Amino acid sequence: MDSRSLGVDVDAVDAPKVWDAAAVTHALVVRSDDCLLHVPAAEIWVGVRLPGTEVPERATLIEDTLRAAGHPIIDAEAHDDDVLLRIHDPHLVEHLRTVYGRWVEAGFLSDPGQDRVVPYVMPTPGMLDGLPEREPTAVHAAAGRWCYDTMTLVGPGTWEAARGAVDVTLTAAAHVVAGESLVYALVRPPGHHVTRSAFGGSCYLNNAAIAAQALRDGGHERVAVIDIDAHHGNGTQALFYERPDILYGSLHVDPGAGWFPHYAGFADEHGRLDGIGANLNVPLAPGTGDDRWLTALEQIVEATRSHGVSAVVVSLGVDAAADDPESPLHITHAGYEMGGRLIGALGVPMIAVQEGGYHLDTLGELVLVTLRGLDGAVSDTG
Ligand code: SP5
Ligand code: ZN
Repeated sequence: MDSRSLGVDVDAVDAPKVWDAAAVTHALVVRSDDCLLHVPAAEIWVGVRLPGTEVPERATLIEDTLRAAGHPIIDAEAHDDDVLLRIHDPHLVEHLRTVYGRWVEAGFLSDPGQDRVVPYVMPTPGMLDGLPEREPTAVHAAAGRWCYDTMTLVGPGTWEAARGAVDVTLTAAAHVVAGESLVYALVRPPGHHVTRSAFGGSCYLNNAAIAAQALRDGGHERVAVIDIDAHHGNGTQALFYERPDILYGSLHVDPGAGWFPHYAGFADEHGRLDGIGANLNVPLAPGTGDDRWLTALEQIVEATRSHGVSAVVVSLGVDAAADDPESPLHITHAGYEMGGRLIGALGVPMIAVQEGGYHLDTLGELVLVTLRGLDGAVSDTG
């Protein structure tokens, strides 16, 4: 790849080397069987029941690819709820833990014959018009109390998988705090669309935000979340919007061009109160390819460098890829590897947390080359 054709200043990044397996370091991978327990079954989109795209096979395909490439892989260790309950409203967590059981208990599996928890009333600010948000008695009403879309259904293993992903994330964070330079949290379901008290976008608990908080708790005074998923991570942004200690930077398909999450991810969202200046969105037009994507990423990497962070969380979605059915950004494998190198050149410890990516034939390779990029730069500087 000719880096000059990328149109970005990549002088600080070493050119890709001739592949030499013996010289390559392999990021530690953390995984869990629990993450396979969530089966979305469907996404209800404009009232139509479509097949779910965030399937368990995603995780097994990524794991198989990374194992074959020589990455060391370990199982997650159980962690308590401390960080989880500082990131999310305890009511949201309790809702996710119990709502499917309530749904079954209320008989919804046979009448009306719905095998997943699906919301039908969401208490929007306009509906309440200042009234308190009450806890509804009916489970079919509670289904919309903590959820903001109809695509993020709760089934029998959803809680176990989402909570397992938190254990994977916290295990990865512990290894980074203990001195690893790059650890990959192979999680699903993903997390970056979840705010303090609302889930959606195929996400239930915000793994990347939990990773960032764990790095803060581990002694890093300033950290950044760099979100390369094709969609804006509205949840992570919202969680840290008033905080100067956790920079959020994202490049994503322009929500103003009609893409999820539609209501957040615009360029004029800079943070609030103490958090002003610690939020950076670079929305990209449909049809954006490697050149403009890498230019945007370089802008975010520069902002991260200026912020003086000592550790980074990468929200590693690979759904910006050319073949992905969920975005129009057309990023190539070479683009992902170069993106990894740009971020890796920061030379700080990193946790890469899996987010989206739905093209099953290329998913594993895309994660592999991104990790290779992240790790290449880390090992070159250290
Ligand atoms: C983590 C992540 O990548 N979440 C993104 C979820 C966005 N899903 C948006 C789905 C929009 C409608 N898809 C159906 C299109 C039918 N042609
Ligand atoms: Zn996405």
